[in-house]
Amino acid sequence: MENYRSKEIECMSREDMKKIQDERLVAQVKHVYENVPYYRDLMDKKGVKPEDIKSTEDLYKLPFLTKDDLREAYPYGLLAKPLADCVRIQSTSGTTGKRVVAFYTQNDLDLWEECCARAIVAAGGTNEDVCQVCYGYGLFTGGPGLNGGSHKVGCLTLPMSSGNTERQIQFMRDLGSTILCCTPSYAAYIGETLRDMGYTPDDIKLKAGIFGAEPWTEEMRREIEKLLGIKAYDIYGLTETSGPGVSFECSEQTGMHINEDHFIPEIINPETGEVLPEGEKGELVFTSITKEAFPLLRYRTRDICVLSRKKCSCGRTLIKMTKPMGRSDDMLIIRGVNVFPSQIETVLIEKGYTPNYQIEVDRVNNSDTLDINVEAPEGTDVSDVPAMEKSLASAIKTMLGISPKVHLLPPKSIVRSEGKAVRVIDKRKLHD
Ligand code: DLL
Repeated sequence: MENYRSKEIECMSREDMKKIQDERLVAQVKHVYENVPYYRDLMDKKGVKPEDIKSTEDLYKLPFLTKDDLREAYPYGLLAKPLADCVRIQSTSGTTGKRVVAFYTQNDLDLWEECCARAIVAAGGTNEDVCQVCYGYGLFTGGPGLNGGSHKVGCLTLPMSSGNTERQIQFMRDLGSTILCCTPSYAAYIGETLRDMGYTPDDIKLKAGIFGAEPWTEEMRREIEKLLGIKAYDIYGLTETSGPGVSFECSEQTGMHINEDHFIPEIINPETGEVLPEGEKGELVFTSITKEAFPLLRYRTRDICVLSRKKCSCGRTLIKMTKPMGRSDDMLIIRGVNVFPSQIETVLIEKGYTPNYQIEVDRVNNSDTLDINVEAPEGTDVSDVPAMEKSLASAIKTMLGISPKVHLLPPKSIVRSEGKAVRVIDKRKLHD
């Protein structure tokens, strides 16, 4: 038996869904053109008027939006509603310069939470469930999104946020949590801690987990399922499109259904911007057709994946996306935090180091590690090294929000490259 939150939408015929998308797209383009001068300028430059967009077939005529646009327009430049109509902001984990601030009206929050509710119901959630949300709460969208979705489903919601793992397990046991929402790496860590505390999956009542916000493999899925005795479902989203719930997995566990009544997906060639046919691998682009305050049109996610309309055994007709298979930029996701190497470089230069560095990311016991090798300035006294490493690590933590291990190496010891410098060594096997 498959569970639906809104069967009429989730199983709608393609024809009816397209009608909804066409109508909403036309209205959304008009809304954006009239209220967002930044995007109006982009449309004017491309010679496109709202009247030129009559259906989803015309989508390709619209200009793309990128993270650079968001940065340039920060903080209010892409806002499409008066601030007085907005009730919330959320933001990406990246700091200085890279921060994306998304705005929500009350209606935006309701629709976002509905999308998350669909994911919870698809994972078997009902008002009989106890849903433990261990995504971070605060500016990050994970906690607030799944929290709202859980309320909509009527689950007893445990707003735990992340951390304090033994306490998580105690609550899980005392209150009989049946659904767990967190990053896959934290789920694995909870599973290991459960085992280390001497418990087995029989000592908890969990039946399902809703895990996303970072790449994870099928191997990791199997491991988490075994450790916790659950079925593990994937969920995808990004701050720019509201947060989690843009797409979610069903019982088939072969890709995530996109909530197409809210987001129109396209796959493009990241080099040329050309739209690719269904089934081809490329960069995922979203147009949000229901958001009021922060409605991004043709937003380039930089996530590489494939879309498929192959019939799904769950009965949903919503198009499916594969797990993201990589990125078309250099963004890393470390312990759930979005990290750009350029942020680390900025700190190094500010602190008087040369930009010769190497970032090493690995995954040990299902938890990400971040090591940064940096060259010490000429003439550094060896006895100063520990203090210098500590101070640099703390400056990088302030920038990124996560703690690295910094290793100062002798000057000129990092191999110089004759081509593109290899700044990042990612030893994690995150993609199948
Ligand atoms: O990570 C929103 C989210 C929260 C999704 C909780 C799922 C669960 P950002 O911090 O803006 O938002 O990061 C967005 O994370 O472009 C992807 O590269 C990556 N990402 C998100 N979900 C997945 C997933 C949230 N299921 C960026 N698999 C996106 C792989 C994911 N990567």
